[in-house]
Amino acid sequence: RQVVLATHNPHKVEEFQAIVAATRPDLEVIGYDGPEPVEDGTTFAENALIKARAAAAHTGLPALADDSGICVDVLGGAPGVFSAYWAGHAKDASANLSLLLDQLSDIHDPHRSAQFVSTIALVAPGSGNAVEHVVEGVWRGRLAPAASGGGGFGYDPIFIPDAQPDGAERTVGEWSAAEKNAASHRARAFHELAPLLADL
Ligand code: ITT
Repeated sequence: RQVVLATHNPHKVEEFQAIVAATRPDLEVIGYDGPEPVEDGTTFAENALIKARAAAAHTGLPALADDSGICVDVLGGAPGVFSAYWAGHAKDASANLSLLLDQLSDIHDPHRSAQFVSTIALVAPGSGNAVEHVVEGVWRGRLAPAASGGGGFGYDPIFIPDAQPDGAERTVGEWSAAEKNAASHRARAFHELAPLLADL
């Protein structure tokens, strides 16, 4: 059974393919290269639904979309839905994380606590109304003082999860892909979604 993943971020495609293969090997996650809708929602859930609806309408296939970001406690949850564009319009990951570290260095916050959030929408077109579900996964941790590690993408080099595979204090940039895909916000959200995919 094919499911289209409504993203233009190749890292998300890789991660979804690994996560889905581990739990639902019967599902084939395929990429989406159709028109990109305007993501003008104010929440992860709204943006995930906008992307999934557009891909389901364009392909006629069940569509998944992930809207995600990093939410820093002392910043009241920012960057949140603005994570991809935090330092400007270019989706420049290293500029985004440098700006976030600069902002934290101006604030006294010994905890530097933060969380990654992944919200996944499933839109399955049917003969009547489309079936829609939205689920969320949260991964708690804190921000490192500086970037380290070349793995993952986005803010991974500055995020230190609370629960570490070997008890060391490593950023997700220093984790293997397999370690990340077993623990991440995206894996947690997919775990919530899995029972809802039973009928696909
Ligand atoms: P699509 O909208 O096409 O899916 P995108 O990357 O623009 O791609 P979002 O709008 O959901 O997706 O933005 C998510 C941003 O949040 C992403 O660009 C990263 O900066 C950050 N982010 C989300 N998940 C992450 C992860 O697992 N590791 C590091 N950063 C992550």
